[in-house]
Amino acid sequence: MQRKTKIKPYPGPAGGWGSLKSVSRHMKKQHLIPEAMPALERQNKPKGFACVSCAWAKPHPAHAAEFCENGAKATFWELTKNRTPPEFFARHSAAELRLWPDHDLEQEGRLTHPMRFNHETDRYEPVSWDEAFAEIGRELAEIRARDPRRAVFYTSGRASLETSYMYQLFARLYGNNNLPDSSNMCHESTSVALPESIGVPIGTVQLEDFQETDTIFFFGQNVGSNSPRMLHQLKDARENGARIVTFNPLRERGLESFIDPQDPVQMITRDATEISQEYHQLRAGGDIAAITGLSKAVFDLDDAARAAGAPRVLDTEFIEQHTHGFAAFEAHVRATGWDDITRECSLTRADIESAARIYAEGKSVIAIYGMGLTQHKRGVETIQMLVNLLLMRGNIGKRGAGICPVRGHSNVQGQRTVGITEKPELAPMDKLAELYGFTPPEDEGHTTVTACQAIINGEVDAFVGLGGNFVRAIPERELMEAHWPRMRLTVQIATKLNRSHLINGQVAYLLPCLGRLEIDRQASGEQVVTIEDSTGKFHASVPIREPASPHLLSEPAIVAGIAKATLPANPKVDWDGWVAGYARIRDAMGRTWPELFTDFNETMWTPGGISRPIPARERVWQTETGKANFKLPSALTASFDEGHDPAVLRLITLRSNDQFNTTIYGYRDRFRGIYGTRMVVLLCDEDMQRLGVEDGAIVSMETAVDDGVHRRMDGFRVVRYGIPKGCVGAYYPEANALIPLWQHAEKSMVPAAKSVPVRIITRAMVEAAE
Ligand SMILES: Nc1nc2c(c(=O)[nH]1)N[C@H]1C(S)=C(S)[C@@H](COP(=O)(O)OP(=O)(O)OC[C@H]3O[C@@H](n4cnc5c(=O)[nH]c(N)nc54)[C@H](O)[C@@H]3O)O[C@H]1N2
Ligand SMILES: Nc1nc2c(c(=O)[nH]1)N[C@H]1C(S)=C(S)[C@@H](COP(=O)(O)OP(=O)(O)OC[C@H]3O[C@@H](n4cnc5c(=O)[nH]c(N)nc54)[C@H](O)[C@@H]3O)O[C@H]1N2
Ligand SMILES: [Mo]
Repeated sequence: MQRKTKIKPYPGPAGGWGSLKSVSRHMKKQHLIPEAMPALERQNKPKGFACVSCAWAKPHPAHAAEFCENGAKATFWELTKNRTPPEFFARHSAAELRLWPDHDLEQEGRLTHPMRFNHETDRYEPVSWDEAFAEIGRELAEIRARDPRRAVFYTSGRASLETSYMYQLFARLYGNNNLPDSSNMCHESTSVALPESIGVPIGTVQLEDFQETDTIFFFGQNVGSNSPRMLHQLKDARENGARIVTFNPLRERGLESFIDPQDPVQMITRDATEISQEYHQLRAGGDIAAITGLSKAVFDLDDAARAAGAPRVLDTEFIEQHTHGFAAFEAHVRATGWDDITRECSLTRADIESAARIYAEGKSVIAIYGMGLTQHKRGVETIQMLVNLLLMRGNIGKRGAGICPVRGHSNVQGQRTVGITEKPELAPMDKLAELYGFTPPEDEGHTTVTACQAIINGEVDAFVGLGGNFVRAIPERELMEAHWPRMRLTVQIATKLNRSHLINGQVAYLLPCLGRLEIDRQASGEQVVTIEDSTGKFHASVPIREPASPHLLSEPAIVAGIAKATLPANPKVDWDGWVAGYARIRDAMGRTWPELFTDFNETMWTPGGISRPIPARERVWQTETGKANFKLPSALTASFDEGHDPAVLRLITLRSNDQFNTTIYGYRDRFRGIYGTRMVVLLCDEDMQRLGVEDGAIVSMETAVDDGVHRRMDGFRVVRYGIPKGCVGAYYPEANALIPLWQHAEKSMVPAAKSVPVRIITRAMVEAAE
């Protein structure tokens, strides 16, 4: 399909009429007019379904429409009338489909039949579930007999708590902890940083805190596109007089202004709510420096207050009673010079001091962050710096204050809660051993990055993907696609066709499952599932639609089918009983974690969700020191040191407003004014002049590392954009081929997707070189 490329800045706010228009466009695109609206009414409501888009909290009482533009797109994308049946696969070979863009593959619609890949015809062919399970089980059992560590069990963050519980148990009964999940590319930096700092792996902020906060600091999270329902809380906070300060290299629309589509007055008057009062466009990877600067300015304010005999700016009582490591932190910050700080973050001292005054005036401050902090070499340390800043004024464990990581996938946090982790020490191994009568594996399992390395090294024989689009989401695309087919077995459990299904092991299956919105009938009747939102609340999710095809199985049924065919029978693991009624899986979860899931079959219906304990919220610090810890960063930059070559730029990989991860809904990044193409590179005026490139020119990008691998991509259209000097932007997943696998967060192994060192190659440069 020919699309017209258009670059035209968008003057409108987030939300507003633009968002209503977009919702209606996507409803039509999936041929859904009559049935879509009742579906949306049940989105994120008690007795309704939990949106399959982001993980943001589901308030009670809910808004009349508790969905956003992008949540609606996600719902329509799953409810689509389009189908990808066996006849489709008979018509198209894998070689042909590999040439299709991500958008076109998924736009074909829902998968309808279990399929087995035939390498001779280069096509998928339908197969029965029994045959599929039998062969997968046989293959997995053979690998297990040789070495159970040679199989990898990946999860994308959408599967329910019930499915995830079964899946982690299956991997451990199989004999490994190879349970990488999308979190390994996402908020794993949070899961490593926060336990060390404050003794919990999740955020401490709940929805009610937005009612009481007077100050919000936003770092590297694009609320307007990626968690738009949070705009309601931000708008409420603004109307209560709260101030918002943002640190982001790009001016993201949702962080600037918002019109609530549910507010008729605002819609008619078009009188948008201003979101950020201060907006600091720092350099990518500059957050450790910026937060060090903020802390330094807070010390200065405190010094001045002390000198004037005014009340202290530091919460000395809190620091004394509740924290550890303050003196070292203070010494470190005071010893760091302003020149180094401003050079690293490319903000001025005056800007930082202005933000610091707002911070110091705030009585209860919330700090919100996303991938702009987690996806860097020092992602973990950046988050810990942010916690340090909060601790200086006792902003954790206080109403209206706290740390708020915004999780990605709708149940990614919950999957970690029920044991999807490669780290054996984080799983309840003793309980699993006792309940299921086996010896759980003790070896550390694969993260996403180490799984990729092991696949490249030829150390993996089987990959099972419970959802997701692994090959597309990871770094190092070319090497990975080249090595992937050497695996003996690849199994993909999915709702829609994507590129990861077209690069296959010697034996390969594509197993279609029910989506969360689809009625799931089992022996005991219709089933519900549960998820955990970004604020640590568990919710039931009730399906609303007939399945896309009668041949689909639920995810629990598929996991059980594979497990039974692979493992010797174990009378203590009742796979069939669990599939017959998911309440029994929840009972098993309750036996495994009594503190979280006792009586879960009742509590899961709590409107607004049932809270899990968050001790740091009560100022109980489950850390090694028993206190909240000030942690020092090892350097002032969060990025890799790319040397001093001015031709090397930091590439930020970005999401558009028209995608969910590798799922591309369309080509309209309205807020950034980029339409009809995703192959763009955003550059600032100064860098364009310096490099001699013009707006609209087509350029290549090359990774600027010297490791023997040549990574280059062609065909990016230059877009003049308000991005800091030395930084460029391009879309994820298109640009992933440029990310070296070894450039990941040091402590969490999250790929460093927000500052990839690259060079821009123009035609003139190529000609000059020739
Ligand atoms: N509609 C929609 N919703 C989604 C998703 C989606 O793709 N589409 N994805 C889901 C998932 S899995 C996730 S993890 C979340 C992702 O949501 P976000 O956390 O918002 O992730 P990104 O859009 O990748 O980038 C976030 C922001 O970081 C900024 N940034 C980049 N580098 C830096 C830096 O060095 N410092 C600072 N301070 N900022 C920086 C970018 O300009 C961008 O605005 O959203 C979830 N929700
Ligand atoms: N360069 C760069 N790379 C990144 C990122 C970045 O910001 N920059 N972000 C990273 C992040 S934060 C994440 S979370 C990962 C995402 O990585 P993944 O989670 O692996 O990818 P998704 O695009 O979310 O997966 C989409 C596929 O999931 C399947 N699916 C959808 N719904 C269901 C369901 O209900 N059940 C099953 N079984 N399958 C389903 C569909 O087949 C769909 O094609 O990407 C990471 N990669
Ligand atoms: Mo994510």
